[in-house]
Amino acid sequence: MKTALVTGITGQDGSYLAELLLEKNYRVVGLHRRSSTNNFERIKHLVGKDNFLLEEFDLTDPSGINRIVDQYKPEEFYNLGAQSHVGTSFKQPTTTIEINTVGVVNILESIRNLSPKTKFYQASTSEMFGRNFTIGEHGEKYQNENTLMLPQSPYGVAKLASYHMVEIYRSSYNIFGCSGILFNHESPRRGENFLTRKVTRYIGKLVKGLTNEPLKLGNLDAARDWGHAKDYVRAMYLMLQQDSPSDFVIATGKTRSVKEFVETAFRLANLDYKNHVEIDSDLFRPAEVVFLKGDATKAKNKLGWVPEISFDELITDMLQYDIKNV
Ligand code: NDP
Ligand code: GDR
Repeated sequence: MKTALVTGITGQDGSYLAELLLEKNYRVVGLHRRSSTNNFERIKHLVGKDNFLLEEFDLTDPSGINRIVDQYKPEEFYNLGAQSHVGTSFKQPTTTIEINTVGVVNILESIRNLSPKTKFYQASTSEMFGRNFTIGEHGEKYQNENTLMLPQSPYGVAKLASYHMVEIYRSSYNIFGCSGILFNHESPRRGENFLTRKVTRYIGKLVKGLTNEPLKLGNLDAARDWGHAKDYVRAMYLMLQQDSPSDFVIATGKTRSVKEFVETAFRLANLDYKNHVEIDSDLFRPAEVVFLKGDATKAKNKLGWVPEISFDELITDMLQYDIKNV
C-alpha cells in the first residue's frame, strides 16, 4: 500500500484529493495545523476511516515536517497547504511568503535529506502569470507552460518563488517534483470568502428568505477560467504517476468575467443579479490579474486529462448545496 502525505487537508482540494487517494487504496496522512476550534468540516466523513490518519504540523516549522517525513517516508507528498487568498496576501505579505514559499522549501529540504525517492506535488497557480498572456497565431490570448510569469500580488510572487524552487530541486538534486499550474477551481467546499462561494452562499440565503442585505462585491470586470475542484485533484494525482517529473497547466480553456459568473449564478436560481449586487470599492485589490484562460494541451496529451464538469454544472452543484445547507 502506498502512503501519501497531504498538506492543506482541511481545505477544499485536500478533502477531494484525500477521497480520491483512499479510493485508489492509498494510506493518506493528512497534515493539519493546530487550531483552537475543530476545523475538520470538509473531512469529517473521512476521520476515523481505515487508512486515513491525521498529523499536526505547520508549514513554517521545519522540525515538525522533518519528523513526519522521516517517520512515514511516503511514496507521494502533495503540498496543498497555503495562505491561499490573493486579497489577504496584500494585507499579510510576510505571512504569505513564510507559508507559501519558505514552507515549500522546508518540505523540499526534508525530502532531499530524509526521503529523496518521495514524489512531490506543489500547488502552483495561474496567479503566477499575473498580467501576462501569450497571443496565438490567430490573435487568441491564453496562458500555458511557456508563458512568461509576471505576478501581480504577494501571493503570486510567493507561489512563483516556490515554483522555481521545485525546478531547482528537480534539476540540482534529482527530486521528483511537479508543479501543477492550476487555474481557479471551485466546489461546494470552496472557502466562503472566495468570489464564487460568496455568491452562491448569498443566493442560498436569499432563496431561503434569510437576508435583505445587498451582496457587496469588488471588481466585476476581471476574467477567470473556472473549473470544478473534483476534476483538478485528478490531475494532481496523474502528475505523480508519470515516469519523469514535469509542470502542467490545468484549466478548462474557457474564460468568463466575474460579472458573467455572477449573472449566471443568479439566473440559474431564477434571479436577476442587478437587483441584489452592490459594488464596494473596499473589495477592489491594489493590483488585479485581469485575464486568465489556460491552455491545458500538455496535460491532455501527456496525462490524458480533460475536465469533465462544465461551468453551468459547477454553479448548479454549488447552488444546490448552498440552497440546501445555508
Ligand atoms: P484552501 O484555502 O481551501 O486550503 C488551504 C489549506 O492550507 C487549509 O487546509 C489551511 O489550513 C492550510 N494552511 C494554511 N496555512 C497553513 C500553515 N501555516 N501550515 C499548515 N497548513 C496551512 O485552499 P484550496 O484547497 O482552494 O487550494 C489548495 C492549494 O492550491 C493552495 O496552495 C492554493 O494556493 C492552491 N491553488 C488553489 C486554486 C483554487 O482555485 N482553489 C488554484 C491554484 C492554486 P486551515 O484550515 O488551518 O486554515
Ligand atoms: P482569485 O479568486 O483571486 O482568482 O484566486 P477569488 O475568488 O478571490 O477572486 C476572483 C475574482 O473575483 C474578484 N472579486 C472578488 N473576489 C473576492 N474574493 N471577493 C469579492 O467580494 C470579490 N468581488 C470581485 C476578484 O477581484 C478576482 O478578480 C483564487 C485562489 O483560489 C488562489 O489561491 C488561486 O491560486 C487562484 O484562484 C488561481
